[in-house]
Amino acid sequence: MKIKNIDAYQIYDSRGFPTIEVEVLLENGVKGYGLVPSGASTGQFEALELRDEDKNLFRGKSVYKAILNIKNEITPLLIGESVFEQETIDQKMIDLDGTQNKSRLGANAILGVSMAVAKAAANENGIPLYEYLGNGEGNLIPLNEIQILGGGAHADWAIDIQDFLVIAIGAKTYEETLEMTYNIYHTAGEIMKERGKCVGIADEGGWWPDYVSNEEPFEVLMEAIQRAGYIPGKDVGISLDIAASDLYDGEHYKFQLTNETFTPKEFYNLMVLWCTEYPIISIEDPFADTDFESWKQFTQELGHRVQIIGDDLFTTNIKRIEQGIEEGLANSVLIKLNQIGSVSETIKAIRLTQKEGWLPVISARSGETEDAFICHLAVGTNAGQLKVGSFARSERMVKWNENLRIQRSLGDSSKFIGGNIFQRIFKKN
Ligand code: 2PG
Ligand code: MG
Repeated sequence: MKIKNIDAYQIYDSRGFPTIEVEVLLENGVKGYGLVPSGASTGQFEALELRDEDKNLFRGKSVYKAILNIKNEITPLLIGESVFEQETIDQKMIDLDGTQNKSRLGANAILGVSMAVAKAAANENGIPLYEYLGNGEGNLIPLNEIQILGGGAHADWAIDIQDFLVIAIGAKTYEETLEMTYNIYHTAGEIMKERGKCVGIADEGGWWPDYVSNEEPFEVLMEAIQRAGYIPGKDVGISLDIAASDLYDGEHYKFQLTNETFTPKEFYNLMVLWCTEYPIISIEDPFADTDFESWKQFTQELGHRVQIIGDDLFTTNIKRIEQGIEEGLANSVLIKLNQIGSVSETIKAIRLTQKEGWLPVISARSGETEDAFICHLAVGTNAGQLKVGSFARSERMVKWNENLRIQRSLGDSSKFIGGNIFQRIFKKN
């Protein structure tokens, strides 16, 4: 079935910032929509999100240029294309853009169209998106990585570490991961309020803390896990996103909260110490995206028992992932559609990660929409893990809920392996 028309317009994300929605219309009237997310702690190697940068228009954040690029350049290129040729369509847009980082047309423009094409194709076939994206091979309901406290760029630097999360590694079912997280999230909030340490809710729905050190969150997290009735390290693992590129000035790592400065070696030792003192099952971006030495050594030292995820390090970019695999920089890759800017490239990045025996973690952005595309991507590719922020706010909950719906639609063929996913990386080292 051919594409008849493409339309694009400005909508608003979970921070209220402008973003793009794309509608792809097929010749028989079937439609598909693409809603584009947006990051705050973006990596320097990400594809470019095109904003108008006009201070008098949405404080510089409107996306009208990207929308015009869809209308004036992408739409004429794609009218008449078969909606099922996802790779060809994505490649045509990449070629039309002509830059390395999609900066001419905007990765937000290209991704919006790419997602809308995939959805229109699934709709045209009358099948769920996960089935279309995974060629019918996806049935693994992902293990959730859920934020309890927010910090860094998502909470105006209330603490320097961006995400304190939990992973319900002991859960036997997907439903149980949600129940456990719910209990821990609310217990943590209760503890923080008792101590007068809760400011409110951060960008991704986790608690926005008022702390004097970056260690205090560990105390509340450990207490919350236990008070909620679970054993840290057995039922529930701690997961961190350090987002360390934001802390690095090219020579030193810095904590604003405590006014501390670390050499790369000192920061390395701190990361190892935390992974020794606390039941940390997963850590993301413990070092800056240029500090390869630290990444490599850390993976050698802890890769047999900690999931080490590259986010800003890889930016869902196949070349960077290949380099990371060659040099042994991590053992997992955070996967974000808008870091690379098209559905086909994202799926290629997932497949490469899996082929090499690493784990892909499908992730939302801090600026999200009411769309649940990433759940279908996670199940379709059997990725096994999903990170969406916290257990509050509908742009987050829509994802946790969508997994329940997908599980229901898969029926008996759905699978959940929970924390056993980590055996795939731990047994090898
Ligand atoms: C991250 C994401 C999501 P942002 O760093 O992993 O938590 O944040 O979308 O702001 O890059
Ligand atoms: Mg990150």
